[in-house]
Amino acid sequence: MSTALQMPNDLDPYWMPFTANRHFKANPKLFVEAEGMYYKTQDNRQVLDATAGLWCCNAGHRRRRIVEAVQKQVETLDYAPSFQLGHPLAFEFAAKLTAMIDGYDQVFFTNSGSESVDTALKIALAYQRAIGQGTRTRLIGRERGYHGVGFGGISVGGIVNNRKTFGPLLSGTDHLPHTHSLEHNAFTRGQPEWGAHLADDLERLVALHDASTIAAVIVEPLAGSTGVLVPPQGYLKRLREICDRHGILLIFDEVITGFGRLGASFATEYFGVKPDLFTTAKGITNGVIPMGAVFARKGIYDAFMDAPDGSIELFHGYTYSGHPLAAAAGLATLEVYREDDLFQRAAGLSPYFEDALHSLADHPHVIDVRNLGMVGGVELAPISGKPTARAMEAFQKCFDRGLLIRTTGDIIAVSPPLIIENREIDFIVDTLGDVLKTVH
Ligand code: PXG
Repeated sequence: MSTALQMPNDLDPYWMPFTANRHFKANPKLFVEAEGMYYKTQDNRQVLDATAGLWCCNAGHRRRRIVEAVQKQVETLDYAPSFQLGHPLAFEFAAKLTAMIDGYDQVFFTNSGSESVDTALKIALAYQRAIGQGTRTRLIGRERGYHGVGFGGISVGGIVNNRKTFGPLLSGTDHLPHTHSLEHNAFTRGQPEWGAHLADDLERLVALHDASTIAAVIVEPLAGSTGVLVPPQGYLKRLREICDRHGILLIFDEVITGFGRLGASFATEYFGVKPDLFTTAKGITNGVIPMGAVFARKGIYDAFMDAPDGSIELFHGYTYSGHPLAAAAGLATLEVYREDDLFQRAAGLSPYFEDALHSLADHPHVIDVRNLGMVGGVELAPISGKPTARAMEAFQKCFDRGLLIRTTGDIIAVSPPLIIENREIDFIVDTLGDVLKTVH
């Protein structure tokens, strides 16, 4: 491969997503290649990917089997219409996905996590109506929840900057409190003991709005984007019980937790709590081709199937639902996960990962370390009057030393590909540890 790597002449036309555009364009960071655990930058430096891209490349980069499957597919069938027509791989992939977990008989294909969330919310509303519960239109999310950037997702999401600029959002939403508490749970390894009672707030919302107005509750089983918020022991089970008591559907947003991140296929398997619907994206194709899928529990689909014969049962879908290249990438991705036994591998790695991360506990500025599976969070005390500045400095310094981390607020998130080796975990923690000694 050529190492004569070029900068584009003009960075201005690309309005970059969730990016400080002016800062970036004054100080660009471009990746031009990737392999396994590493990116290569435009100035020919290796950077260890401690974030699996954006939480999506769970099997590491440029896996031959996936690359070849996509190449073969694009040479065979580049696109097929998704409405009233199909192609074999989408059906094959749906069957392989539903076989991964008991009790979920259908998947609905989307192209991203945001679309998966909007799809799940819409299925929940339509399902309630289909079973004669059409007054149930309210959607409950959670503070500090991230459910992508569609209007549904930001409405049930709980991040002020994602909401405040975009008008009144969806009407008829409400929010549970988040579960993060440094006071009670700082430096917990795995799931904290304190906080299951926070699920009881759903009873308060039921008392306020009446259950007959509530269609669904959506939560991330482990909240990634807002800083690795690990669910307290018993919390998700309690949410499930309250939902059951009141005929409310429970949706897990597994866009980050799906496909091995916690050391199990899905968080629902890891926690032993079964939502009615769960969303996925990212790791479904190892990030190679955009795709998402919403899994529906047995019976949800059936509730739609007594519509008159020949009529469309659900007025929803995307031009690219089940796209041939995505389905091919997804099938190959599942083979890689299975052949490398990556979910089991993640479970096996996580104690080492946990110990390594917690060795940062006594480093400067660290006010919490938390972890579950192959996700870690290191929370820093913010610089007074300059929130996010300390974590951004750590991000830049890690990058300069060949390590890619994610930051959100003053929290550092680490979520490496599941192929990582112990010595690479050491590199992450050693580099981060050194950097923490030098940041302001
Ligand atoms: N739900 C969850 C739980 C997510 O984490 C989405 C939905 C939206 O997915 P799309 O594919 O529409 O972006 C996400 C996305 C970060 C980070 O660093 C997290 C995401 C995306 C980008 C960055 O925390 N999560």
